[in-house]
Amino acid sequence: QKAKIGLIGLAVMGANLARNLANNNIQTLVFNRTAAKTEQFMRDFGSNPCLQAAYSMEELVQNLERPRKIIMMIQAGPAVDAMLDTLTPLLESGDIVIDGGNSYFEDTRRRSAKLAELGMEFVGMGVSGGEEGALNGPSLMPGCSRKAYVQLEPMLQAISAKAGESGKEPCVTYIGTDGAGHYVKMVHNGIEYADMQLIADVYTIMRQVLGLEPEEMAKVWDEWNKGELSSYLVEITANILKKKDAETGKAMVDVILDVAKQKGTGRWTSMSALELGVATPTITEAVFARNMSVYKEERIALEKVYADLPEALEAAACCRKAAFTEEEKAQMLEDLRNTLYAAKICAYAQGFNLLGTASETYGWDLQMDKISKIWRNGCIIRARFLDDVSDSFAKQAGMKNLLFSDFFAEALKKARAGWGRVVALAAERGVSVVALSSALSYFDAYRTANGNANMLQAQRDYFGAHTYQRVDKEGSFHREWTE
Ligand code: NBP
Repeated sequence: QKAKIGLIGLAVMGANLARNLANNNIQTLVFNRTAAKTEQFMRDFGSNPCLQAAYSMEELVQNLERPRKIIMMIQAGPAVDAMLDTLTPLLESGDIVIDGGNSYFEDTRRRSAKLAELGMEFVGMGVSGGEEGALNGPSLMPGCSRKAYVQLEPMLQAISAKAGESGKEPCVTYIGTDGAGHYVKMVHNGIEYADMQLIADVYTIMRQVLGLEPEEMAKVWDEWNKGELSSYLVEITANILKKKDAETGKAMVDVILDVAKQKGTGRWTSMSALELGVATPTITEAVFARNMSVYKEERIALEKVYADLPEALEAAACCRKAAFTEEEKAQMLEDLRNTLYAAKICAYAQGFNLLGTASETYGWDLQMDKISKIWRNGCIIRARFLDDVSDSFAKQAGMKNLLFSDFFAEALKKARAGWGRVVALAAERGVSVVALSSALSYFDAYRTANGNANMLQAQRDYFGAHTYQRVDKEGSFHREWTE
């Protein structure tokens, strides 16, 4: 029996995606470079009649329905090019190759063009939700021709996560041509960096300023998860704070070293933003925060160098004595809740702004309402809030930035005073909250008609005769500043 789809790469993501396909009654033919892994996979899961194995590329290609559909779940980078070099001579015009890995979108654009020359379809597909998503339903972001998408749609809809009131809306949509899918997945990850750092900032204030214990914090996060902040990341934050270390009995968060790793998609998002001239400070600060976390030794040494700063002493004293009344604490927690929501709106506003500019630059015609809809389940940033994001983009067509949304403007207005108090308090106590404060600066800068770039232009004209524009007439001017 010829299979409906071939799948190459049986590491954790590929194995789970193959099982997901088979669980949806899609006949799947798997292949892995190292045959032992294929054998193990078939021993573990081969009882599912929808799974079959190939032990050579030729065997794979010969046993697929035509036009062939092959999904690669292999390491991003040179492995994908090597695989395409081996695969394409065995394929025919009209066959479809899908790269479901975290490939860089420029690589995907290049590969799409190459396969198009051969008359084949290349699909760069963002797959979100980690290994659990791959098995039970990921959010899928395919970038390809409409023709290829139509052929894949039923299959992708079957294996994707489902969302919406009915619980039946598939978390997949046509994203755009060539690198669009991988780009959208990349920005999704950039937003994820920001979302995580915002939560970490709030946690820092709860811990270092309010002096709350992990269990007390967990209750607050559980409560917040019932309202507008309801999301996967808030849910797991509450769960993390409840967890104890088996060895020491301490809270898990207190035994985990404060050094963060990264795989690069946040950095790619920030690099693209710089390249395209888009302001994404909160996403980029979240990447910088991970970079900063790596300077562990220096941080230990510098804490000693600056230990006699009044702010440092005050932060420590306040933690020791829990210097706030219950009423003050309740007010601050309310401020924090509104702050987190407002800052989150700003982080998403930045991500969507970047998508908008990329869409124009690369000719993708990205549909923000649809993209926010497919992030509602199956991926790490899934959240109730995305329903409102999607509604806002659908209602206010052509909206330049999420800050123009009538719905979110209300939330931002409501949050602004408390947001200022939160960031000011953190600054007073010497506690770094880069994501919360950069989001606040973003909001304040964006809603200010007259900023301070007049001073920059004056300086540029002064030292480099770069000219300036005037507020009162058209044209380009230069002043002899030292006359
Ligand atoms: P890895 O990224 O660890 O890749 C391992 C797989 O790539 C194995 O099947 C390996 O075959 C194969 N491979 C390599 Br390495 N070089 C190859 C080559 N030259 N030719 C053929 N196959 C080659 O696997 P993963 O963690 O399952 O991730 C797969 C993709 O999905 C990656 O792009 C990843 O970034 C992306 N992704 C991962 C996650 C996640 O949570 N892990 C989430 C979303 C997306 P072998 O067995 O012969 O070595």
